Order: sequence, then C-alpha cells, then structure tokens
Amino acid sequence: MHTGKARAYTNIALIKYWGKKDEELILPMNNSLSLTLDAFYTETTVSFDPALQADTFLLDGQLQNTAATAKISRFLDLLRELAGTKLRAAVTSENFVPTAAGLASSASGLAALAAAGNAALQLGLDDSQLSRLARRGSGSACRSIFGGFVEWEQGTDDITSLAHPLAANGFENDLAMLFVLINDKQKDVSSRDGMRRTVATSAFYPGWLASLPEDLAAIKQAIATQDFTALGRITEANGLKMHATTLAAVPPFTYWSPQSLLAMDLVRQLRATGTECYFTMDAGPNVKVLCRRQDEAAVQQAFSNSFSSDRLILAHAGPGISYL
Ligand code: 2P0
Repeated sequence: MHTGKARAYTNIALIKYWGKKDEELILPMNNSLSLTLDAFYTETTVSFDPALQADTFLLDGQLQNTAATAKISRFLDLLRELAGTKLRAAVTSENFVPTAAGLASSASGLAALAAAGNAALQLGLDDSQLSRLARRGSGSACRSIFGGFVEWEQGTDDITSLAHPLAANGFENDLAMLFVLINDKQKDVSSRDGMRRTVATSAFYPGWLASLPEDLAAIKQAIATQDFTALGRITEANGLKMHATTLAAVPPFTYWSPQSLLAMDLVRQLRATGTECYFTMDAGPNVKVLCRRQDEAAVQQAFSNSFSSDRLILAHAGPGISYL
C-alpha cells in the first residue's frame, strides 16, 4: 500500500480566471492572480491499495456519489499514468472551515489531492510540477500550491501553464479578507459550465479579455509598491467586469443574490465613511471583502449589523501546501 497525506489552503482571485482555451488540459484564456488564505483548507489522504477494485472518495466522513468519485478518478488516472501503476485508491478528504458554512473549495481540494498523490506514489514532483498537475484537476487549484500572492501564467500547453508565487514583500500580511457567507436558494451554475457558456456566447467576453493585461500590470505594480488603494480598486473592478460577462451570456445568468448586493452596498458605505475596503465575488453569492488588517475589526463590526456572526469569517494570507 502507498499512502500520502497533504494540506492545501484555498485562494481567492483578485484578477479572475474565467474561461478556458483548452478544456482537456485546463488551459485558461487569461493569466489570473490570487491571494492564498489561511481560514479554509483541505487535508487529504490517498492510499493506493492492491486490495481495492475501484477508487473510493470519502469527503467529511461521507462516501461520495458516482459523479464526484468519477472526477476524482480522472485525476487519479493522471497520477497512475505518471507512476506507471494500475492500483486503485482510497481518497479521504476533510474540509476545514471555521463554521459549517458549506464552503466547498475545488482549489484547496484538488491541490491537496495532487500533493497527497505525489507523496503516496513518491513521484518527487517539485511545486512547479505539482502546480501543473493540480491545474488538470481544477484550474484554480494550481494557485493553491503556493502561499501569499500567486500568479497563474496561462501558457500555451501543459508545460507552460502553471502558477508561481510573486516575490514576497510582506504586503500580504497587512491585508485581511472578510468572507460574507450568503444563503441562496437559487440553483447554481457551476463555474465550469458558467465560464464555458460565457466564452461561447457573451458579447462582453472579448471586452473582458482585452482589459486583462492592463489590470494585471496595474495590480502587480500595486503589490510591488504596497499600494492598498490601487490593489482594492483593481480587485473590485476586475471582479465586477467578470460578473458583467455572465449577464451578456446566452442564456444570461448571474451569481448575485439580493444579499450579495446588500453586502456590496455596505462596502461602498464603509468607504464613504472612511473605512477603506473593497469587494470581490466568485461563482456564487458569497462576497469577500478586502481591507487592511488594521481595519478588520471595524469592517467585521459593520457587517455584523446586517449579517449574523456565523456568516462572517475573517481570513489572512495563508501558506502553500504542506506534506503531513
Ligand atoms: C478564479 N473561479 O479565478 C475564478 C473566478 C471562479 C470565479 O477558478 O473548471 O473550480 O475546475 O478549472 O477553478 C472557479 O473555477 O474551475 C474559479 P475549473 P475552477 O478563482
């Protein structure tokens, strides 16, 4: 039996990945840039075992259904190919979140699985090789291999598409991100389906793509000069632009719910009254509020007037993967 265990933290993109140019290899249409966070992580154990007839996937103590297990199996096939083995595996994952928020993260999940597989099969992959591999499981997972600010270079093929950490200057430690968890009854459009539909049909998609090189250059400059105002403005504008593309898709869709709009409005009110903060959103109704660490208590206090405290989770910059 070959066993490995690893932990990976989730990441939130400040410049969003939205759309693929290669669905099989998961090559994105654009570079993206994220911050790895300390509040949510996944720990995964993989055991390749001659006694197993099929792969199994246990998540938070629950045996997963055929569809969820098939996604994991496809990723295990990549590991098996690299190791030259046909052994089936038992995958056991736990998502660590401060409350029972139902926050599933494919970024931390697939990054942890890639690293655990690397250890189990003694593949000896370094972090760059691991980033390429994690990308094949879920695009955003390639960024969760590393801590702090991370850029995913879109590349042109399997070798050139991978993430790398930005040169650390300590700026990430001055930041905080408040997760505002929003209950929503709407049926989700998965990020995979949502980005596919947007690329194929949205009249706004070319405009989104054309605007990215400028956003990326500007945010890297903001990080290098530790300019929080620029960082926040670019993050908020880039997220809004991504979400605008979904409104022009055919058929149109949105991840926003009324509570998301309320949270956005609170951010604007806080800014107007002198507490500088900015929001971003991903493929769901939750709102993430970026602020300076020194203002985190004021931001959390302001949100606690409109959202119950178990829906508010404060995060800071987090590390890359670790082997357990
Ligand atoms: C991001 N998102 O950059 C963007 C912003 C959602 C909105 O990466 O199809 O789970 O597995 O590559 O990585 C979520 O998409 O998608 C995502 P796949 P993934 O964080």
